[in-house]
Amino acid sequence: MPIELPPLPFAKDALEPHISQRTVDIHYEKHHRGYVDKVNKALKGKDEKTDLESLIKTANGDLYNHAAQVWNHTFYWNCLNPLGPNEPSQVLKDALCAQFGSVQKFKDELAESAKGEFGSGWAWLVMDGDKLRVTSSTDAENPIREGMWPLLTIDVWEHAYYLDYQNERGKYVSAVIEHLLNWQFASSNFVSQRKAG
Ligand code: MN3
Repeated sequence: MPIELPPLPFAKDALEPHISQRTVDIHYEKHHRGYVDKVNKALKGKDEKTDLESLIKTANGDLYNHAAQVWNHTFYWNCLNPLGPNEPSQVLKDALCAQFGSVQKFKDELAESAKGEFGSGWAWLVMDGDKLRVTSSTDAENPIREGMWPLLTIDVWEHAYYLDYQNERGKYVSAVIEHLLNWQFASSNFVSQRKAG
């Protein structure tokens, strides 16, 4: 079974003015779709497991990179929601306050992580065992490979923001954190992961 490109969970102009329709269009249609095509090309004729989580845990080289990028982008789109509640659910809020001191301190740490990642990569809020943690990863790397489970991510590859913010990654990161984070998605990831873990 080939990997399929999941539909975007919002209209391409839904993130404006923070992320333009043009950025979403190119990011989804060229980058995300490109990773899907590359995974399927690499899998052709091979007797490999085709679910992305297995590939992220066990594949190496280009197949790992492309599979992780498919997963990361699908997850990233779900982490963005301009119309949702602008704060975490009470249960996630309590956990963030316990771990980071306050929701604002968590946001500051996520922003620092996103801005500080050298080159292309991702900033993450993850469950590491029963602890919340902010972490960043380089290129395609996905925390699932390290045994952690993502709750939120921000894509900090230049293609995610360059058309809208040029070199000002910090402005893009702040706009995402203040206006676009899908707290409903993060909260439901938190609840299901706590049940699983
Ligand atoms: Mn990207």
